[in-house]
Amino acid sequence: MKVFHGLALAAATALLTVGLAGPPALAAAPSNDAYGGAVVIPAVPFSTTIDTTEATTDADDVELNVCGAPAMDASVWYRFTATADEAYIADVSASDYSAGVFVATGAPGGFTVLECGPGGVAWQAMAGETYSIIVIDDQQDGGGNGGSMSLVIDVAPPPPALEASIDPTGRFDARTGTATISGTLECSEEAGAAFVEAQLTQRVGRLLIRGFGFTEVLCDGTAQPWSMEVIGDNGLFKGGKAATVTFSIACGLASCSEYFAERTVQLKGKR
Ligand SMILES: [Ca+2]
Repeated sequence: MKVFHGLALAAATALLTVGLAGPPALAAAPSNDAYGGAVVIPAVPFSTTIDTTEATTDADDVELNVCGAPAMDASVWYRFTATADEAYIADVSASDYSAGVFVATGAPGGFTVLECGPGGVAWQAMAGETYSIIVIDDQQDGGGNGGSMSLVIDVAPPPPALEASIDPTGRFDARTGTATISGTLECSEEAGAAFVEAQLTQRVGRLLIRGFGFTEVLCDGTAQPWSMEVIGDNGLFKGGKAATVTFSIACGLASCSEYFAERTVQLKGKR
């Protein structure tokens, strides 16, 4: 089931519109108030700002709301046919009210909601497929009906590139048999949280001791240190050579990058 939660859209403030003229004297409902009047988006990037204070809600909005949006007020409709298999973003975060976005395929009575959320969404499109993009007032700001709605539709930015390293020396605790390994992770841009997952294996006598570790790393465009404890699943780690396999991942708006690194780490006692 879809959940109505937001993305951290990087361009959130880029198109902030402030100081628009005061309330319009008598605004009519926008022509794209309902499904049948959807504005066709000819190409991306596409951006528009319209007054949605007279936009209404109807049964189609009710059908769309499989996401638990608090309200589906002042909905306006757009239609976009993708020309390539590509990820797109629909960003309404520069609107002057609490706007949310739904992306769906199909028609009234048979909608399939792909994505939904406050502020904006990213979705993976297929060439030739037509998508309805619906902007709503979710009332998370507490009242009113619509306002100045700003919508940007564009190709989603690529996921951040990753670089990771593993320090050549780790530590082990002779009492608990726990190993601690560390390194750095660098993302090419801000991407929120990335994580490092490592498998550590070490031959101890006739046994191959194996353990898994996990840690989150801030993806902020700079090299960040990471460190994790690894507990052997089938025995205690000892001093000496250990082989690690490290795998890290970082996500952009619509997709994730992966990076694979492997090296041998020398485990040294810490007490
Ligand atoms: Ca409407």
